[in-house]
Amino acid sequence: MTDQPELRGQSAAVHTASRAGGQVPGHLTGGSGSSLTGKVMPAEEAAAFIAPGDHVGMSGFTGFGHPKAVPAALVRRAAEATARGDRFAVSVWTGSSTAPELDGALAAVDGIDLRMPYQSDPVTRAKINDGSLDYLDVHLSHVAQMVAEGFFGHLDVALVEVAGITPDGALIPSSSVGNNSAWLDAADRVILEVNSWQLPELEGMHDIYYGTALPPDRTPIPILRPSDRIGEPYLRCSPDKIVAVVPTNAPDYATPARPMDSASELIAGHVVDFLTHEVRHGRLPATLPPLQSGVGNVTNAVLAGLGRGSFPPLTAYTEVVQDGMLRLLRSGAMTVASATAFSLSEDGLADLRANIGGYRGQIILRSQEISNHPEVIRRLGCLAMNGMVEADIYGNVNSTHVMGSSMLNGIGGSGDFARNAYVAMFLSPSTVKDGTISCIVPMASHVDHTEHDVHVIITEQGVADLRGLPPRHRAQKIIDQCAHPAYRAALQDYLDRATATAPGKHTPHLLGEAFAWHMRYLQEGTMRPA
Ligand code: 0RQ
Repeated sequence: MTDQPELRGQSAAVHTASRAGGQVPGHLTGGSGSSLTGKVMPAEEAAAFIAPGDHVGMSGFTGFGHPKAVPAALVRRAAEATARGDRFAVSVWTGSSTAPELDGALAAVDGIDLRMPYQSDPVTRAKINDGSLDYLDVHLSHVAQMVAEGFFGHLDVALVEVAGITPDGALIPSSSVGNNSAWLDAADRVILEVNSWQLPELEGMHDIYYGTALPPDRTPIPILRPSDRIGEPYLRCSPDKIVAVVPTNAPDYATPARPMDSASELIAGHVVDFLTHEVRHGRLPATLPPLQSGVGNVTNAVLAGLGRGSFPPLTAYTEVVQDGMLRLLRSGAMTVASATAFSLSEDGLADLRANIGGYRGQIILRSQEISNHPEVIRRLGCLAMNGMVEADIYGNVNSTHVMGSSMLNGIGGSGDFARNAYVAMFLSPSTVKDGTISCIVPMASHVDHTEHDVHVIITEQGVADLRGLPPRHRAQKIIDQCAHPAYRAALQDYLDRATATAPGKHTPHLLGEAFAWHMRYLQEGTMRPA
């Protein structure tokens, strides 16, 4: 890096003020930054570089590091278009979910044609499920390679929040990395939001790896431990592609905290007991392999339990750093966490901002194709803990759909981790909606994780370790250990009748007409073919 002045941190707010005063900001003079000086502009002007129908690769992962100003300008454009009987919509590609001000607001004004690779917004979800918004639900580690391969079409614009720009034009990543390097590489035009709300201490926390390639030029990803740094702390972007630099000063979106419920506490206790048992029997090393944990109360409770147990020092090779992980890092029970983003409540965010000086030596933020890379997850032997919608008695897991046809959120990184983990655990209460829906079902209405990728199912009722068990034994174990008592007899009845009557005894099911319509002999009562 040169010793030129840089655009970053609090200085970006000064830019806004000087812009408003009609002056050219002085921070971008010198080095490569000089070419950006004339590109500083308000969000409305920057949004004009985005045309209807464009594919826009936006930063953002679980409410952290998303662009805050230009999407609001797009919302206004979409609303104005609707008011005059026209339509303004773009395809929104991101790292993962974003925030209500982006996903929700843009979907509400019909400003999104197609969304990928993950969302968790109620307005977007409603549009997906009423058929007015197309959605591509993609493994998060696959996105960058699929963009490079061109499966999604051409990327017109990258709209990326950064924490700053160094004098020689390197971009200081924000509070998430996600797919930003893929967007910056692939896009024709780049719009940068420089958010002065982001803390200067973010600089140096990131590890951006530029060594990935498409076959046949691939080489090993040289991460042997979660703490390994294999790249550089900055995002690269050709200054020629940057069409606009928008100063902002706006907070990330903290996930609303939910009160801890008793089911989460019970599930967490079962996870800790299970891992303790595995260590005792020599199936896991005493110093646990790196943890991957999804977000939510259950995993926060699990992390708290692990911190109190006999496992430290823990490490994490995961997708997001959540509240529970920050607490472990601060107490010293966890030494390092590798992720692609933060995902925090208000309290977690306050903790991060107050103590970032300490955390910056313990947290590494990587591109999501690396944080979720199958090769690395398999090598490190990650212990994967993810939520689910439902599991069937044979261990197939549905993470995404309600009643087989309505999208909830998406597969996210759960497949990246579950398919490659040393132990793939799925955690869920045994029932939802006040006990009116069982999360253990005879046959999953949609399968994201097949019986081959699901090692252990844990509900508040108990643990079903499915490893090494053939299907009917798995079914019995899941019914006995994981199903809610109110549903156990009905599930047992299903298994018993299926075992008695199904033509195949390997994975017996009672399959109705829908599953037999393609077999003409069943419809017509003719002879079954030999
Ligand atoms: O509905 O909002 O109307 O109450 O689904 O469920 O209770 O918020 O559960 O936050 O643990 O999420 C699978 C969604 C679980 C999540 C899922 C209803 C339920 C509620 C949401 P309401 P909760 P959680 C890497 C991993 C895929 C992505 C992933 C998810 C709503 O874990 O999105 O794993 N996973 N990424 O009532 C009908 C059922 C239901 C059901 C739940 N069986 N039938 N509705 N719901 N089960 C992530 C990282 O590493 C960050």
